[in-house]
Amino acid sequence: MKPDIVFTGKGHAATQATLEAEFTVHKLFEAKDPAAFLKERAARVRGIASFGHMKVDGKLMDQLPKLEVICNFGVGVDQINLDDAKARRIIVTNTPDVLNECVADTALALILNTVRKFPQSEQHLRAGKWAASGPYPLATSVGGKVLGILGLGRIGEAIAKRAMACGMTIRYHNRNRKNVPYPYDPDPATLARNSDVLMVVTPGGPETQKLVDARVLDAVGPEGYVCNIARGSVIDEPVLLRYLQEKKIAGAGLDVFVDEPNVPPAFHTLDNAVLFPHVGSATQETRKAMGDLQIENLRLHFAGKPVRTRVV
Ligand code: 8YV
Repeated sequence: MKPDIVFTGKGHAATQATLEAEFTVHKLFEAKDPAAFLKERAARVRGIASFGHMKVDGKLMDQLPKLEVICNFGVGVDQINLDDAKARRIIVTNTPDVLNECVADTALALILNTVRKFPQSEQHLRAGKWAASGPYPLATSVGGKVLGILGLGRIGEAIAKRAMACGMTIRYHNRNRKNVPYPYDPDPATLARNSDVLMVVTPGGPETQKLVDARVLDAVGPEGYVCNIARGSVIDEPVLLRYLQEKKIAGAGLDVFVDEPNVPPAFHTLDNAVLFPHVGSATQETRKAMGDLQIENLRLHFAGKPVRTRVV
């Protein structure tokens, strides 16, 4: 008997194909009437393979009384209510580490593109402006600048390594000070004030909601840049937009947004923002590695063994 699991979104195709071969899969994200869909399957579903943004909270968990395990595709589990899972003794897993290098590459690209304005300068060429009206205006150097990492975990460390190769120096803020060679700042605003580029790498979720607010953006200042590789929720998005429009900060590089894939159209017209469509981990190799870890966790659990990357 194959265990029954629910998919919460359309995700990495090869991973979903493997899961469909090994499990009896129920695609909640395609259900017209989710409540009826879950009720029909309540007695059988023992697992959730979580993909994308669909909320996995106590309400959903209670509709699946036989639920034992939620295995997420992704390191960030902010769409899953961990307290609700814990209270119901439901195991939650994620896909850490396998994506660190790829996400750090994206973060470095955000820094370089935002500060050096490479996408805007390319646009200048493509629009025929180089020949018609001359070279693209001078940008700002990355070397010699200070990168402030808000949330120095394993991804943050991989970003620090890359930024140092470009001649940047590193500072950081975490809730708890770490045993690392970088100077520590006691709060996000101080970190922003002491940095040229503030890189947001914290987890998402209620604890970091709008952690980067007007006060922190004031500390970034008109010469400073903000990059976000974490979650859109960590920055107060309407305030960020206004600060970019009013040039209260020099620029922003954003891979994540509050209501993905919907990016407020006002961002599209900004010359001082570089916008990526959440491509932090989006390579064939990394997505396969993330899927393999998600599959391994589900296999281990249903073989009666401990999962490999447990969050709660
Ligand atoms: C993925 C991510 O885009 O791992 C995460 O937390 O945000 C990204 O790697 C996402 O998980 C894919 O749905």
